[in-house]
Amino acid sequence: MQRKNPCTGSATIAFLLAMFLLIFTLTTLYVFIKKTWWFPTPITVFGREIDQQFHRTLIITGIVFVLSQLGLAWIVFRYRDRGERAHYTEGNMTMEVLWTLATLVLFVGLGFYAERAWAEVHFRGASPGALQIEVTGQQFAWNFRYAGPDGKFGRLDPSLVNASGGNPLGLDPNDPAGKDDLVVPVMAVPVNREVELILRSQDVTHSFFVRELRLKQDTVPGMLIRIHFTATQVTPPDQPLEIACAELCGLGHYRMRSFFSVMSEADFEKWLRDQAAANQ
Ligand SMILES: [Cu+2]
Repeated sequence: MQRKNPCTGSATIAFLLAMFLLIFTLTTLYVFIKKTWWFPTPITVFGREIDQQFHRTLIITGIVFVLSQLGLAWIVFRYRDRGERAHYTEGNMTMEVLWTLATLVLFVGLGFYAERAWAEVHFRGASPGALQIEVTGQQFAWNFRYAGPDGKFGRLDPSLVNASGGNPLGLDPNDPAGKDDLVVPVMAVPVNREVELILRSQDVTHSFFVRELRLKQDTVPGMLIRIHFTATQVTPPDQPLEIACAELCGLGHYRMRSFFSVMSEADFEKWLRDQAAANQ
């Protein structure tokens, strides 16, 4: 005689798990649609392109996320424990091939879409008339050097580096090209003019990061790394943008930051003159 299985299973656990998945998915969806924690508005054309790419990726992966979580919730409830013997399944080869191919097409497709924006900053150099600013990271500060009226950066000599003595970059006083170089702890750029940053490091790897530019680039000892951007929006005088170090670079990493303003051309020229006068 066959013994009757005393266990008929329970819908409670399956129901709770399915509800959890449903609430979790809807909450995630709400946070993203409401943009509860979001980035500041970009101030460059490149930044807007990056955001478009981000949204494209987010929408595609968001649809996949919602469908797969809801599917999971449904399967958890539909195939709950009913006190029966579980069936063994080998899976479905066609489905495996299909979703692997779909993932491949999506990823490669998104990569092709993004290639232009990426190449614009990383492969194409700045145009010849761009304003050059040399950015030096060191534990735990940023310094910005402007070439001055002669448009030429003076020679640097590492043996002359003396931050407390007012020469944080080691400018060689005997090089005439360096006489008018301006070294300041904050950065300013003119609006609607291309700026080329030449990134250096004096000690370890740091990372130059400005959220509003959507730019993040490591500074590496022994290398000059160039990136460029054109800011299209003046920043309010009392609200400069934060430049953060985005690379864990030592004990003082948390306080390695500076600020950066976008000004009209006239304000920028005045700022340069004021800084030069203050540095005398
Ligand atoms: Cu750093």
